[in-house]
Amino acid sequence: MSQGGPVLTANGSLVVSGTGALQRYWTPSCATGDLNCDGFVNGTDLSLLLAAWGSSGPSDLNGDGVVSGTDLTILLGRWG
Ligand SMILES: [Ca+2]
Ligand SMILES: [Ca+2]
Repeated sequence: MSQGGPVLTANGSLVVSGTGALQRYWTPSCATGDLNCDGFVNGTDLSLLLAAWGSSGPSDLNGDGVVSGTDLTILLGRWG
């Protein structure tokens, strides 16, 4: 464990060690449409979006409170 400054770990979390306290911060580095944060917008993300169809949550890409065709359009526009 290093002392002092924050450390970005391999799994993408930022570890900040202080005086006996250890805090972890998730970095919101996932691209729009990359629902599972693997660096690609592909069928896996499409499956996640379809599974959440009609509900809210991270698959609600435009933030209108429901996963719908608008979000599907956004995802497909980021495909690849
Ligand atoms: Ca993905
Ligand atoms: Ca939406």
